Amino acid sequence: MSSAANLRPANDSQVPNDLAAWWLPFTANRAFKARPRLIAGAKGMYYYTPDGRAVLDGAAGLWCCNAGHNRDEVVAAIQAQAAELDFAPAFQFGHPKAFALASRVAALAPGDLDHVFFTNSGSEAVDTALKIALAYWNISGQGGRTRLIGRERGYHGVGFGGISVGGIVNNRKFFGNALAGVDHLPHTYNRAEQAYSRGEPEWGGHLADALEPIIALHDASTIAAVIVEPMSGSTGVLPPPKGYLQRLRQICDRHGILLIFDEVITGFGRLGFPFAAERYGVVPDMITFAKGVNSGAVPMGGVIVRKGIHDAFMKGPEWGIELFHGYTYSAHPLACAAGLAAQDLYRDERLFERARELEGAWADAIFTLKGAPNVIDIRTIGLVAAIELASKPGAVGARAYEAMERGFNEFGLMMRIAGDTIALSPPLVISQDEIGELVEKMGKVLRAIG
Ligand code: PXG
Repeated sequence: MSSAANLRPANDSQVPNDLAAWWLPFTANRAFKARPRLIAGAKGMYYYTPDGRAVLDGAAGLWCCNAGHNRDEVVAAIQAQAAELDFAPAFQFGHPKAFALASRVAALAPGDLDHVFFTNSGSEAVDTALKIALAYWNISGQGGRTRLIGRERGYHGVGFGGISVGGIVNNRKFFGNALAGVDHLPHTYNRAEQAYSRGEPEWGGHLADALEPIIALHDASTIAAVIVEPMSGSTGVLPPPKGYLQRLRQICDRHGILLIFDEVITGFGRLGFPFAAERYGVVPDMITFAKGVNSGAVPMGGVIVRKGIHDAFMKGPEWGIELFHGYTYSAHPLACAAGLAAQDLYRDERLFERARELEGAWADAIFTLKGAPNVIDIRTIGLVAAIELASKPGAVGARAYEAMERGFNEFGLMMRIAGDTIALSPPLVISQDEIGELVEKMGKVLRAIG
């Protein structure tokens, strides 16, 4: 690229609204650019297109805007922070709101999950948790514990650590061998046994026992950590079977293996509790979070770490760095300011409790879609629902794609899709009327696509 012929002058007069340059993530780019779905504004439960059409947000953006969109309090906090302190380094320095937000997040977590390491995304949170696990064993005289165990159909972001422990074939197969020394638990979905279950399925708790032969194969002394989403979100909403997470905790305890809950989706109220760990009465050794921490307003993620793990690092000379890891934008002031404002909203409006109180009505409403064309399963938990559609022969994903496209363009409803599963996860401020509106629109979409 250094030859003179390649040095084009900068072009300040690009065509406005040209869609060519941006390569969209996890998107069918050619279809998108042929028929763009543009979003220009948002308020509360709605998105607005550039021509002012309202679209009900059935997905909290991407599972993140738990307090609803453009809340005045969050907007004001970000504006004030930008004027007061744009950026402060987090390496060897700190700003007050980072400490305040860490305290707030730690206070929401159960047990002795007392320390918070900030990142800028869920993917970074996962890679950070995996690295802390490996480093913990390294400094604790058990450096042989290097293996990581994930689960089929797990999503842990797109870093090399995350795709290695993740269990989504398309997220892995194009990218080489990723991390070595990783094994996977079986996923927990079985339609024959679980179809149309509300909440935690009765069947499948025993699948946690599949960890035992994996441990027997590798030996516990080589295993650092197990990582699972308490509820798998991205692969189509797979609530944990009854007893499953508790059994996983028991087995990890028996073998001295760390347990990481990836709560990037389930954190901050999605399942009616601050964290799913509390819903299930299980204290993991680390919790990863992102998205809802500041209601999606500024990129942010992090890891909550148990006291014993954190304290194990606090050794050596006082002036010495304890963990060689971090990001330029860790605990960015704008993200922290948004986080404090969002946490205030969650507390003052009792939004986590609200999700718990709405869970039954939400499930009742969603289950009225049973019997709609092509629906083969419905799953609900917290303020989450999955509607699984039969795939068109030879075109897995095409039917749900049409639902997503026509939902947005014709019916004023935003949803997420995974294969032929539609995932719904509205902001936690959704009203009963808006639940009715969402389900009515969803029914129209299902009937329209046939
Ligand atoms: N862990 C979990 C459990 C997630 O759900 C990540 C890690 C990665 O977070 P970042 O911030 O790096 O994207 C996620 C992200 C979907 C969807 O449609 C889900 C996610 C992201 C985009 C779409 O289900 N989850």
